[in-house]
Amino acid sequence: MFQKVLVANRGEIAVRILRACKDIGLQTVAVYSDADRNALHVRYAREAYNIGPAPARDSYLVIDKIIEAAKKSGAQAIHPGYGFLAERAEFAQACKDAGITFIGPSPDAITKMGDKITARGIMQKAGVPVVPGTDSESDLTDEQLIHEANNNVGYPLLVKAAAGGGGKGMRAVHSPDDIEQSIASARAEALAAFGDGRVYLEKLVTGARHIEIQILADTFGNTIHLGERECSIQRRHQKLLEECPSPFIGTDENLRQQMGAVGVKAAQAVNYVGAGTIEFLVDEDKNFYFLEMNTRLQVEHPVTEIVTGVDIVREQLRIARGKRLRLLQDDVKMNGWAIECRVNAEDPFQKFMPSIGTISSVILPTGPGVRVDTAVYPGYEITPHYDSMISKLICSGDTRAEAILRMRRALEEYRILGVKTTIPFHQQLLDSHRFMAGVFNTQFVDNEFDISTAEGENAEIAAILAAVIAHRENQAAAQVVTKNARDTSNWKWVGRYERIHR
Ligand code: MV4
Repeated sequence: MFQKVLVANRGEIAVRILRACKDIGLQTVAVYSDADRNALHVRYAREAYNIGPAPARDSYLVIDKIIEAAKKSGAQAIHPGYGFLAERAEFAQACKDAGITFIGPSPDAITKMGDKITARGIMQKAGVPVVPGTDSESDLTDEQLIHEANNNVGYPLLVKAAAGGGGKGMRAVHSPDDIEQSIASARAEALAAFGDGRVYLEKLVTGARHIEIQILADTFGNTIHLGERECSIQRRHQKLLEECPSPFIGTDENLRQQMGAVGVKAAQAVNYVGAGTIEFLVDEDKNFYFLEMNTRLQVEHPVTEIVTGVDIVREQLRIARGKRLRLLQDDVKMNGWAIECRVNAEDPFQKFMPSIGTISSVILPTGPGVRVDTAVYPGYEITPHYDSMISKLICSGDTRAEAILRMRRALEEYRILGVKTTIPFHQQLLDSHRFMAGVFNTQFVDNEFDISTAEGENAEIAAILAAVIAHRENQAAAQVVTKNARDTSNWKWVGRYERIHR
């Protein structure tokens, strides 16, 4: 059983994993590029190994150097964090070959879920609902795809890349006139991005939400879910805010239980071990469909940790050490509400353009119900080499209204000098009626939310949320807000806040 863990990542997630290691008495090793010499993860780990010069984006992808650092340091296990290394089967395999424990699923599970056509086939066989589309597990020719589109799938449909994810190599097609061209351009884009031009077809589901199920599985055959996360607040496939539970599922325990059970079934279909996430598309009628599985820890895992009280990274470590899950399905209880805002170095008033520079000064919010996962410090440089996340701000409370109020307070406390951030976006989003009512889907930010015209009557809205909390009996009042506000047909006819009181 390993005593020393190498964390093959940087930034807030490296720090998060180092903390989990220390919390159970494991020794820690960091790796870093020249650009990261002064980084927090390097200072927090007991030892650190330089693995190459800047520009460093790819230096963490150099498998050999990481294995070498593990051997030199005597680390018997490697945690990949999230990012590309975490879902590269070659890396999991290279660890295995070197006699090092990869803290994650088997290379086989990564490979199967990484190929969306294969995953779709496995899910269909396992009885997990997928969006109607092409059934064949094999690679269809253009002619076969066009035939399927016109005769079996129907329009509107989506052409999707087998190697896809994050919207790359995806084309919506609304008429048979466009199918040939759309297949060609999806293939070309997928080939350029992934070196794999295989595509498949699915019926287009409109107005859907993105809701995902957190899975934990040990090596003794115990697989459980930790409920759902709502991830529909995103812009161009970049998540901006996540919450647990989902306001759409709300008090529908039956739907929650059903989606959780299907999530468990999906993970079991590939003999999954470790922490993973099943992504679902959920339509307005509450039909849900398997989208893909993320075979790694996710950025938004903290909201689940807060609501379930389970330290997901600690469970990952325990599972990899050959221990049993500390809780079974009946022990999982969801308490309260948590929301995560991704604070990025981007200018929300300039189409979220990256904001490069040095964070000269930073004051992080704290206090009851506030958690900040970050690796920044005064003097931290935001470069184009790494992603633009500054921190994850996670706020929680007994109800959604309380979590929102706390988030408003924390965003106000937050001070960053030197770069533009997405904080103003989050403030306006939290003030919007649609967000407060919990009535939004994956199109909301891209198509219906405009930061430059968003109204922000902070004081009034805060007072209303406070009133909701004051009047609530357990969660009842907050649920009434959500329930009544879901009917948006008469929004033009009532006063802005009237509908919240009704
Ligand atoms: C879909 C869909 C509608 N219908 N599939 C986008 C990324 C990829 N992971 C799957 N995606 C979608 N697949 C069908 N059949 C809509 C999306 C989608 C989406 C999904 C999750 C989160 C945000 C999204 C934004 C736009 C489109």
